[in-house]
Amino acid sequence: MTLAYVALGSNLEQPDQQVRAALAALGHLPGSALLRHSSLYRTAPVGYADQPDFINAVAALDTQLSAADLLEALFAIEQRFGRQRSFRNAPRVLDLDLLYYHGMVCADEALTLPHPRMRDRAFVMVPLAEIAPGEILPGVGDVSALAAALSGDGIEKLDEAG
Ligand code: PH2
Ligand code: MG
Ligand code: MG
Repeated sequence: MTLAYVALGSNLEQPDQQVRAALAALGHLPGSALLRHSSLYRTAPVGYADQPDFINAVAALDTQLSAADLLEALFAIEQRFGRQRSFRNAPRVLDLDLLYYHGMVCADEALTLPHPRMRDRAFVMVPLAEIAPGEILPGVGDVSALAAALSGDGIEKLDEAG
């Protein structure tokens, strides 16, 4: 079994419901278990600003799937949730990004690991630090320290009812 971290994001069609439903879907992936997940966070859009706020979270999976098969399974969940691809950083019903797959470092056409932009994004690093405090990830660095440095960047933790 292999530890993987997956980032979840949504800013269309009741994003909090989308993220909660996607967490459940991750728990049903073949040969995989959802180990834990972060709180949900409301986050200001990064990259393309003229769109609604996002709901973001990060999940830890234990999986028998290869990185390539896991990536394909994540795309299949996005499709099932009605993801449309228009332009880069466009609003979306569901985005599932494979952040990290047990120490794997690669940069090929289909997959770059760890995720190339994760260390600069509060909406990834702050929820990740909630479920992996003190971890030093190869190719990323000290998760808690990076999250602390970014924590002011337009991100708000939602309460349980949120
Ligand atoms: N995803 C992006 C681009 N910008 N901003 C926020 N706040 N949350 C996201 O998930 C996000 C984003 C590209 O995937
Ligand atoms: Mg993304
Ligand atoms: Mg994506």
